[in-house]
Amino acid sequence: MKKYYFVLLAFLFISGCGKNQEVLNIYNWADYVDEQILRDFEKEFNCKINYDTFANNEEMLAKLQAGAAGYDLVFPTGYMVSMMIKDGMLAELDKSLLDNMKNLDEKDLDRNWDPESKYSLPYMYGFTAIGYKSDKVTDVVDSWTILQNPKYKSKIVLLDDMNEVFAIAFKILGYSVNDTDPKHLEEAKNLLLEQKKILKKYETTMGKDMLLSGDAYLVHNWTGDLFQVVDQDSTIKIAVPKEGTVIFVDNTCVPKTAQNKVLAMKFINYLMRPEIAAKNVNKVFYASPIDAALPMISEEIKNNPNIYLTKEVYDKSEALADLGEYTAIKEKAWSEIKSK
Ligand code: SPD
Repeated sequence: MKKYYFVLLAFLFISGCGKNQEVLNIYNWADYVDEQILRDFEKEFNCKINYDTFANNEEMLAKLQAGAAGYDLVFPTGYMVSMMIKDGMLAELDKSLLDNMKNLDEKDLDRNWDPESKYSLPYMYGFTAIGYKSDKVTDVVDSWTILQNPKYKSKIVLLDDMNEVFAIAFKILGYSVNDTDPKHLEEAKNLLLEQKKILKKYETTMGKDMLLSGDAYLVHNWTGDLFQVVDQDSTIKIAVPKEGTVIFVDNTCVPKTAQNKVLAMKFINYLMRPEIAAKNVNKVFYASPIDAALPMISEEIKNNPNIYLTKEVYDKSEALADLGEYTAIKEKAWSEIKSK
């Protein structure tokens, strides 16, 4: 009898907890968090996390613009934060709930996309590079032009990401990745149409796996994602093209339509704990703006110039900018390329 009483009590306790449990809906890039962090947060804050992923900023924006109202936390890149602020899509962050902001260095705050850090805080940063199979690619990989080499026909994968792909063409042509001259855009479009003849596909999330399986020999991707497969195949190498590359900062933001803004703040605050930030870096291989995490990050990672950016790469690289109305012109050229 005692046993049944105990089982009943346990059932009431569990179902009661379930009812009171808050839900946090996160929309982030794929392969961009240590899942254990999510489980630990659920335990500590007695909540449930629903986790959804996107492949590029534009996909995330389109989904939110189409009315997806369920997300409490999103992770846009700097230029996209600027676009979302202009569109009135982001809620102001409640700094009274963010005491771990003290762990952020001043240089990481008040960036040009959000001058007073009202709507966004930096999550992680990194840059784009080329991952390649050194046993299959017989040429030196030190320039974006390797992606135009017909010798590697159908073994090349580029990110499914408009700005990142145009950046390759602009860098080869000697222009800024944020160029807004329609004549240059036409040149870049033609270069990319020509390149498409030897392209296997535009693919973001699976690009690194295609490198691992040998379906691709040259993969344009962000370095953290590439590092996620380097450990599994010593023939995979990473090269940063000499023309320079795209550097990025992804940010934590709360959409205005979020249902659970307070829990979102608690999660942002949690991500800024040094031990949590370090756990994340050790798992996903992107750099963290939380300097206090550094002692807990493996030596191999923090001394790796393809994860923690060197001044040399930084100086010749650029962050993507919000191009304002020109974005629509670029999008038209991108859809022409995609549809060919
Ligand atoms: N797998 C996580 C990748 C995050 C990349 N974000 C950067 C976007 C810059 N255009």
